[in-house]
Amino acid sequence: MEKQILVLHGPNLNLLGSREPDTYGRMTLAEIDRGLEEQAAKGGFRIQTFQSNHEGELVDLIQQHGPSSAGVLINPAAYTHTSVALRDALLAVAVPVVEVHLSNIHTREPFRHHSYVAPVAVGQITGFGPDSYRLGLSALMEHIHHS
Ligand code: CA2
Repeated sequence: MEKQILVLHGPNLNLLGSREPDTYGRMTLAEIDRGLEEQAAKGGFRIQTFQSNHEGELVDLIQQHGPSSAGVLINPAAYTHTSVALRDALLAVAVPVVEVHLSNIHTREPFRHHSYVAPVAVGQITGFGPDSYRLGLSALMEHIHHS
């Protein structure tokens, strides 16, 4: 049976493609998800994608779908920099996590330089626009294959 990867997008990412194109690009979230779905299928995985503007809902989704997944690809958006709850949920689910960001969080405002998620992730890909998701999924699939 195909293995599943859980893809999570944090707050405000539903606005992708409609505002702040200079920072976040012109692709919509639906377009990003479609690309990930095709990429995952080629690698022998299926994906389940969710976007939420609510911290507790993201925790619920990790608890609900994490245990049946082989890995989690997550752009925690602003919760990257604030959420111990999200980090604890990812740690508790005990499957490999890859953190991705469209923008390079390390070249932006100092408050974006710290990630609560990074220490519980296999790795972080940041700054490649929508390609961050593609690179992140590729890294996660490789990691799962080899572990
Ligand atoms: O670069 C990223 O992917 C971020 O995770 C995006 C977050 C930001 O808080 C992180 O520091 C870095 C913000 C997502 C907001 O998304 C929007 C998309 C279009 C228009 C407005 C906001």
